Amino acid sequence: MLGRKLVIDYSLYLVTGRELLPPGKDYYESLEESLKDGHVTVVQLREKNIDSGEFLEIAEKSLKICDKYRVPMLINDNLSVALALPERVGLHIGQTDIPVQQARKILGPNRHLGLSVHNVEQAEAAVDLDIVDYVGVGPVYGTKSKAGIEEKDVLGPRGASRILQALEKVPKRLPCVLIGGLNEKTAAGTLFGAVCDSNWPDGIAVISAIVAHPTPSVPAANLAKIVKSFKKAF
Ligand code: 3NM
Repeated sequence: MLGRKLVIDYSLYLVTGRELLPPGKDYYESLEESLKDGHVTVVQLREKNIDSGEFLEIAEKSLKICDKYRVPMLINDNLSVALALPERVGLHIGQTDIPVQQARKILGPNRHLGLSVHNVEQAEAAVDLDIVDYVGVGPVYGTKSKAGIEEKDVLGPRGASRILQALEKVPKRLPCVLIGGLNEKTAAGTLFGAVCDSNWPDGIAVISAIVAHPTPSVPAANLAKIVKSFKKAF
């Protein structure tokens, strides 16, 4: 693994989704409310339907809010937007986005890079490449927040734990967050259900559980509490 600077606590990983905001809720207000109490530990900006210019504008404003609360920020799947921002802003890519080796080459060694994995083969490939800083493992449950997820794709906690098993086969283990259908009802059972041998999730990533809530600080606090009690158990 290369020596990268940013250290991220993955405990409660908020992925943005402006289309899921409650009617009339302002995106920046929602982001600020989500971060203000210090429960969200990292934010990924996910924008699928806008051009890079608009994405960069949103990212620059969002970065000011993230900086105010000292929360690291990552950009989903837009290399040019990530590169236009300071090096402390990372990139998260999926399996069908730019190939991960190419992304690392362009980003250089110091920018944080995350990758989504959906099965054991993809997890093993990520481990073998040794160029990403963490992986997102999902979908643990069905979700309407990401297009194209079908019932056959759903891992369940046991499926996620098989992926975690693949991730622990490195001298320096690859951090991972679980994603997909996680909320205040499902998070605790999912975290404990996904533990395998000596490896366990570093946190949970959510969109709708926080973004779609009229008072996002409430689910943020509750989800952080769940992750904290899970981590205390080990
Ligand atoms: N990636 P929610 S699932 C963005 O499996 C994303 O890689 C997934 O949204 C994956 O918390 C997902 O509302 C959507 O279910 C997560």
